[in-house]
Order: sequence, then C-alpha cells, then structure tokens
Amino acid sequence: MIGQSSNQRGFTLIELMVVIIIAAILLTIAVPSFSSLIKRNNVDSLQSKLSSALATARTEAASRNRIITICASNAGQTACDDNWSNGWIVFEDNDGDGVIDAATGTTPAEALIDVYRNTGGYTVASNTDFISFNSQGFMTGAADNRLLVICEPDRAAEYARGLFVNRSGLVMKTRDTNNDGKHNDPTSTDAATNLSCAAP
Ligand SMILES: [Ca+2]
Ligand SMILES: [Ca+2]
Repeated sequence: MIGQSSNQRGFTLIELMVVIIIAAILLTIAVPSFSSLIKRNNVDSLQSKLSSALATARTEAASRNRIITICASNAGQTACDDNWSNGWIVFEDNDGDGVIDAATGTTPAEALIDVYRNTGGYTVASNTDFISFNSQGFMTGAADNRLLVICEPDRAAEYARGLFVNRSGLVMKTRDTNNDGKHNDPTSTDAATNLSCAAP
C-alpha cells in the first residue's frame, strides 16, 4: 500500500503557511471595516439618543406649558455642567436660567424629566451648554442656531455627526450634502465646510 501514506498525510508546512498568510490578509481587510462599522453605529446611536432627548425637551415644554431645558451635565447627571460628553439632563426650568435649581424657601426644586449618562469615549461638543424650549416649541433666551457635534474616540472627521437646532426649535440631523464622505456643518456660510472633530 504505497499510496496510503500520501492519502492520509496532513498539511505540508508550505500549505499551512499559505493558509496562515491568506487568513492574515483576510483579517487585515476585515478588522478595519468591522471597526469602522462599530464607530458608525456608535456615533449614529449617540446622535439618535441626543436627538430624542431634544425632542423630549421640546414636547414636554408644550405639554407642561413651561420652559424645559436640556443641559450638558456633570459626571453624575445631578447638575448642569459644560461638558456634553458626560451626558445630559432634561428638566423643568421654571425660571428659564438654564440651571436645574434645588428647592429654596417655598419654591420647589425644578423637576427632572430625563437623564442620560454618556460613557465609552464618544464625545459631544457644542456652541452652547444648554438649550431651552418654551411652550410654543421655540428656543428661548439668546437663541442663536445651535450645533451639537458627536465624535468617535479617535476624532476622525468621517464619523462626525451633528444635530442642528434652529431658533424655531427644529432639530435636524446633519448630512453629507456634497458627497465627500463627511457630514457638512449647517452653521457655516461655506456650503463645503464639513463638521470638525478636531480636539478643542
Ligand atoms: Ca432653573
Ligand atoms: Ca461633506
């Protein structure tokens, strides 16, 4: 049975190396696209969460007939702070000052409506620390157009996602309007300007 041993043999060293090399090539292709998919999912998800928190603030302002504020919170979501990357809180802002106030004297504490804690290295930056809506759904106070920008941990511009809030209180998700693979900045006068994730 001369042929039997060759039929039963396993991989030669060269065959094994070829298999390993092919597997390595496939991994180098698959890993970056998988990591890109995860980043895209995470920025989209954070954008949606912030968008629905803004929608909650606006609809609660109408239904409760008072000013509702969403603000960047501290790390414990117990007070407003200047860092949206911590997360945010939505509350009845009875005096419209953009701060959630504790009870004083006979004035009760401003009621908390919703909180979100942000973890995982995905950041949110904005040109404002808080956004307030009145019972008509409009932004109150010095209501310039507002932009919130969500970035992935490595701050690559192609993953930047924005939420634009105009003076009428409308919340819009940013889009890539010139098809260069990066979302455009709706606050820029130059239509070709993309959102930036450059470190502040
Ligand atoms: Ca207040
Ligand atoms: Ca673009």
